[in-house]
Amino acid sequence: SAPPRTSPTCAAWSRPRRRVRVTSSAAAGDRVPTRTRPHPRIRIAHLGLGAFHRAHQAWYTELVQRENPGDWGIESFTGRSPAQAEILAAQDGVFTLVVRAASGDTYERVESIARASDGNDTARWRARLADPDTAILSLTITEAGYRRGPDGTLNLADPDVAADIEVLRAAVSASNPARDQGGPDGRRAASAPGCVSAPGRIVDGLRARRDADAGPIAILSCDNLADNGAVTRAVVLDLATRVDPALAAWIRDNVSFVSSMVDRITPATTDADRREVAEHTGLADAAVIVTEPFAEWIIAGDFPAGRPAWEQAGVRFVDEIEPHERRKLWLLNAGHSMLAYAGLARGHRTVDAAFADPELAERLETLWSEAAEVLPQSEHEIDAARAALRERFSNPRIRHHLAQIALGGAHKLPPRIFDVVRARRAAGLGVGTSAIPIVEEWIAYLGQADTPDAESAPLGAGIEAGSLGVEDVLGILAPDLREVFGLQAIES
Ligand code: CS2
Repeated sequence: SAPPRTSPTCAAWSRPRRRVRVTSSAAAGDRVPTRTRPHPRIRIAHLGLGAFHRAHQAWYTELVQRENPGDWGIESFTGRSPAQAEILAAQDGVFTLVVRAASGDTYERVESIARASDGNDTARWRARLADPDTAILSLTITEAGYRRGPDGTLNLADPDVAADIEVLRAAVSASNPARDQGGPDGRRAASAPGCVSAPGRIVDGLRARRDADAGPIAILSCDNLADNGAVTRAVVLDLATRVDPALAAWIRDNVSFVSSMVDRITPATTDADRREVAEHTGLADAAVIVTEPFAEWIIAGDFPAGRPAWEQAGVRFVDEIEPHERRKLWLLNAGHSMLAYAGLARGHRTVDAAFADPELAERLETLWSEAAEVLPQSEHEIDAARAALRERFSNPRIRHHLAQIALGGAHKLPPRIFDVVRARRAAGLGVGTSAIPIVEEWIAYLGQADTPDAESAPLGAGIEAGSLGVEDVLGILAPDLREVFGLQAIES
């Protein structure tokens, strides 16, 4: 098969890279992927061992390690799916990345994950964060994983957050010998379970780091949220303040919250993908990940304990992240959400099928034009991004399911859709024609879905089941827009 086309934003693609050996004779895999280099020293902790992490941060770090082996290994912890750790650990963290271009597939061995661990293993998690070698904690925990309420602050009504506050209070008192030495509370706390929510786990890990005097660290958010570093900082500091104000002060002095814009379309792996890898490489790889050729990563912030030379792999370091993340959220992600809700309603199943529907393609261009009017980037940059997206969305071999994108709408619509409306209002422009239909289609989708959207449940009763009207949903998720949406609905 032909190599993937070069993406202008990913310098790494223009350099020759080592690939998995392809054995044409093997009909089915009979050996697992193995390392070609010694285990790298672990310098990065990651939370959220999903497909996106492996196609993106792990792959970028892999490219750096190929040039400079030995350093910047990742210990990746599962967030919600502990089974992933077992599957990957059985292969010593090594897996095959299928890079799926419209013209064919290439296979890459990724061995930057030095260790795959169960996020529920509290002792391991604490030990990793308390290790002075650990310089970075990176996150792919999804938009919902930050546990923010409708007003954007830590959601205290979320039962997991409430439970974590108790767990953390117990851990703090257990780790404070001056207060609780040998006392019955301390013993109970030592055997207490760990946190469930990501903010809880992060605060718990930072507490262990502070107690071990392991020094400063960077927390690097890789989720699709505007200013994700500031979002992380806000929820972490809020939680830490509630359990131990001195810990919050330590975090302010020692933790750098780094923002990043991440991009690579990574659909869920299927059995057919695993079979294909077995046939083409002879590997029985249970941890195959499939992704597109395009990749982009832009980072803003400080790394007080150092970082990999990711720029060697095409990563851009900038002072201002906002224009880049808005471009990505308002064009790619907003487009995805529109295609998901409108596409599912029209009987489509994948992004390329929805994009091939002329009516939806036209709506997508309108959505992009309405966002472009308020995007803080040059016309040239916006046009280039739109052209790339047309090509990426029409890749028929990626088979990116709309149902996968449709999940978590209550967390996805605010940064993708509502922020555009706010920017348009601030610029003195009308709401535009794109936003309201998407909200309506999302609500209709929720009402017809087999199961309520569990991620939306903590935000407000009724959202998750689609039983509320547009006005009610806006009243919860974007009260400032209720009136402008209402006016627009009357005008149109
Ligand atoms: C998608 C994203 O599922 C979704 O909501 O819009 O996962 C998207 O594929 C990535 O952000 C692409 O970088």
